[in-house]
Amino acid sequence: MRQRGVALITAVVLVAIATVLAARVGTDAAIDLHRTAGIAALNQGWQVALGAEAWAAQILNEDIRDTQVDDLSENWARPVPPLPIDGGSIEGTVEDMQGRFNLNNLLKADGSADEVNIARFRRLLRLADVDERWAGALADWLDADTVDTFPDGAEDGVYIGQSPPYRTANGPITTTTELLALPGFTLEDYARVRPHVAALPAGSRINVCTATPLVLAALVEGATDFGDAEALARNRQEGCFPRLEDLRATLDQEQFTALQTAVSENTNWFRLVAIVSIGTSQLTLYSLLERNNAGGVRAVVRSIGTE
Ligand SMILES: [Ca+2]
Ligand SMILES: [Ca+2]
Repeated sequence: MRQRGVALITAVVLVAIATVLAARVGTDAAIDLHRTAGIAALNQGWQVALGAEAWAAQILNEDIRDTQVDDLSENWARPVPPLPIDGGSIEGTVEDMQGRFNLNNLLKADGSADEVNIARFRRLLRLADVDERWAGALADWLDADTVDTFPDGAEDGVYIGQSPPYRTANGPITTTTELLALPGFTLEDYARVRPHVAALPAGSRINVCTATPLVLAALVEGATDFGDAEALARNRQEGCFPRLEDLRATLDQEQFTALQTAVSENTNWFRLVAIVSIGTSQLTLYSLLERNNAGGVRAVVRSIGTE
């Protein structure tokens, strides 16, 4: 009688273990299948995104043969609506990164503070409704030394006091998201300045044909007003607006001479944003593209998911 009881309990336990194992194997198999499908979709998406990048490079290469000017009426500036691909779709845009303020331009080529560009960035922050003291803090973040040399500056002393502690970059930035490393610079601040800033090699000029209204207005104190986003878009349907000549007409000679080395009507730095959707997976590729003056295009930085 006792032996039969033990046998029964053993049988019950074995069935329970078998059930758990079966359920586990079934779940693992489902997860594996899902994971494999996800990896396959991402691999395929990556290849498609690289294809889009090659296509963008070709359009930019063809563009340079047509005109010397780069403006928003040109082929590269037209967004590509969602196009069907195997199992999904792809869409993309090419942006002119020289229509934005290059944060690395807060320093001159010799590494010292560029006061004119710091003043421009202060104006840009003010126009974007963000505290202008971040201009000084960012200049300290970029410059090689660890001495607070700017009004509103901040060096290691401030960052080591953070939790967790970290140090200043003390070098050029490669992504505008580094603004978020400044203690107190919020996501709301970032959302306000994000469309107007870029992280390019220092020395790049601002293309007035594509510059955002805030970037244009920040160029010279109180002297340039070419309208809001709507007015600019209307005036840019046919080509470059404003032309450098328009700026010359608006400014006095001294102001224009000071501005001349900071602006252009053409661009070397673009960014492709390609969004690939396959099944339930989505991949966004950000490719920073450099076009040289002969029309050659190369991807300098690629990132997935975040810019
Ligand atoms: Ca062009
Ligand atoms: Ca520094």
